Amino acid sequence: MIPREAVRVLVSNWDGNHTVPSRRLYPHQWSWDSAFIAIGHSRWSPRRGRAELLSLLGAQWRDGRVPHIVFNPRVPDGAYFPGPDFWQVRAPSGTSTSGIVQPPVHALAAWRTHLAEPDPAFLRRVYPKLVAQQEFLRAARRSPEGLIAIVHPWESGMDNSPAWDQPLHAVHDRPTGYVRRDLGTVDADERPTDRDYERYVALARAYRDSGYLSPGAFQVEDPLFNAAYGQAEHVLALIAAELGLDPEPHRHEAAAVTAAMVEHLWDGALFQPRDLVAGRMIRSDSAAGLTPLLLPGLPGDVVERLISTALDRFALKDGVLPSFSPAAPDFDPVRYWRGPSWVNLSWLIWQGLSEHRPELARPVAEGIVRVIARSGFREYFDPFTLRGHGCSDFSWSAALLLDLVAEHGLEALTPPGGEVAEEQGSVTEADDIGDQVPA
Ligand code: 9WN
Repeated sequence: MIPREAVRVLVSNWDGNHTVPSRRLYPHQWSWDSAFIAIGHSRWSPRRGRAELLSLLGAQWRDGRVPHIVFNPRVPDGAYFPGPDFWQVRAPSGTSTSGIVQPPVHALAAWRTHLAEPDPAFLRRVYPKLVAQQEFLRAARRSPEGLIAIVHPWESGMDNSPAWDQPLHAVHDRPTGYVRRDLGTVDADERPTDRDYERYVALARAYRDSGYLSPGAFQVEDPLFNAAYGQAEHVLALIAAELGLDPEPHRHEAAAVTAAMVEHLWDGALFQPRDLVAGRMIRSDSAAGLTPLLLPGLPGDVVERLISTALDRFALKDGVLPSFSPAAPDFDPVRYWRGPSWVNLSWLIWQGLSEHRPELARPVAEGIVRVIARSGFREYFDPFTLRGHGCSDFSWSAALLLDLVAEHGLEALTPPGGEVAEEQGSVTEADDIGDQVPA
């Protein structure tokens, strides 16, 4: 049964106080992965979900930033590039981390973890950290439009999206003789090109050399990142109210960012990124443009138009959402973030549809179950053939599947004879969390 197999993946990727996205390709802790993974854990082991978030937030910097990678010192140097030697930085906890961030989906994860097993002590502990995470973004990244800027494609989480091709051209790349580790695990035609990798490395190096203070040649207002930021404020209002604190400032900020997104990123059919260096909107067909559905305060006419776009350009009715519109010339069904279907992106859109048009959410949940039943817990999937790509046993695919199955009672939809349909023996919450939960 798929849910049991999903728990097996999560258990085998557990590293004592966090879950690696993938044993071979991503052997450390990643920021937004941990949020999605915590949501899945909370469906079978809320304690593990809390541990996942607490270990990530334990590596928060003094300025409030939650780094996109927290390095595990027990993993050999060179297992991932760019590793600790490249980033050259330690969090106050003493842990090596990267110096960039990822979309702030952690408040939502904390809230969902709390709902699974109410724990006011956990909420009290994470609330100030989640507030500091948002404050960092306002202090360091707020643009004149009142939106949050990302300074690296890796900060979008959708690293290789065609939406970044144009702003990336402004980045001067110099081959510097590093060794890519990703190509040892995954086919080159499913990963970014060497040229793009050189630009990623050049950008990260320039930011590092500024002491992680000065944005460089890439500065973009991304709809997904801003939707996550706005939704985090909405969720922080819920958490504040639960803790007897004032929710109003959070509600106000959620409304302000929603209005700024409609004013500056809405093209009439889809939300688009804005290139702050060039001073213009980037016209693209990325499914990131659908994620503002996450915002409860999105005006009704915008919701309706966005849903039409999802139906026309992203085959919403079929349930298997591509990350980039198949109608666009730069669509690629197998190269990472340039078209394949990803479970986390589909889950975010599912979450937004559940908020605004619940009757359209269920087919998306069914689509996710269908691709996993067909191809296993792969990192991404060809949206037409449903073939799996990238790494196997990928944690957020397993975690979010557990969430959707629980939410919709979808177990009965598991197709007979699916490739992952074998029972693996029972795994229970007590299995191995032991005493590794942070105090
Ligand atoms: C760089 C871990 C991460 C995800 C990102 C995904 C990919 C890393 C990489 O893997 O990025 O951060 O090496 O390609 O794009 O969304 O968090 O799963």
